[in-house]
Amino acid sequence: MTRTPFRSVFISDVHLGLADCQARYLLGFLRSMQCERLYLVGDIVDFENMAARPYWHADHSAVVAEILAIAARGTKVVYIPGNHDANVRLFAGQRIGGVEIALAAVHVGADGRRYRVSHGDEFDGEHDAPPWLLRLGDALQNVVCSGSRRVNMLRRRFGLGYVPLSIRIKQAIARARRFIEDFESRVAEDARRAGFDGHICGHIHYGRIADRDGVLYVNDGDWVEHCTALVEHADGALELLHWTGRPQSLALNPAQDLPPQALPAAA
Ligand SMILES: [Mn+2]
Repeated sequence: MTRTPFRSVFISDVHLGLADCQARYLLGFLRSMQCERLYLVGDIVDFENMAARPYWHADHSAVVAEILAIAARGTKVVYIPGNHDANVRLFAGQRIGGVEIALAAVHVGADGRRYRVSHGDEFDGEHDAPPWLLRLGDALQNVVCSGSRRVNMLRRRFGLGYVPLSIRIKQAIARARRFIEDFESRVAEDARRAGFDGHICGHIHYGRIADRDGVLYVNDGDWVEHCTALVEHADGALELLHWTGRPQSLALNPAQDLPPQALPAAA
């Protein structure tokens, strides 16, 4: 089988140890590609959930084995822990099983662009998003729909007016949008202040490549719901892939035309 070559691959929010982890799909993706650098951008193992509801599956072991095999084949693998695997931060600076553990990293693209890479939980606002807010799409609608009936039943009982379902859905979606928008702004502003061309993160389970006034906000998504990975092509172009057994492009940010002297020396 020929593997699709990428310069770099970024994945996060895998949540091994959580029943909803899409480990099968991730295995398919990992086995379909080869890359020079693999960044694990946090929440790879969900120790937080495992402490509360112990769970593990053979596929989760297979993902760990595959990552170690990728490292053994010579790919530079960098593991940047997130909030659900925060205990791994204790090992920052160490190399375990060929995997470098770091709190954050600087990635220099093939086109010379410099990105800060971190999980992103350091950009949480004062108010954490309620967990259901992180699960957009159908899940959101289901929660709102089934909740709406009960809520309206209660409201009737207390003599309050009926709130139409459509308004409740719109309010929930507006809240989710605002949460994502605020998070992206904080990340992009921080990258701008620190002089980076962009920031690559995960955490909010919403894959995206967005140019925010010349600074790239990049989120590699998750493997609980969306099954997305961020890949860097040989020329430095970044692409967000949706994996459903074969890659499907969600977004593409072309490489930047920089004068040749700006190109970094080959690592
Ligand atoms: Mn997280």
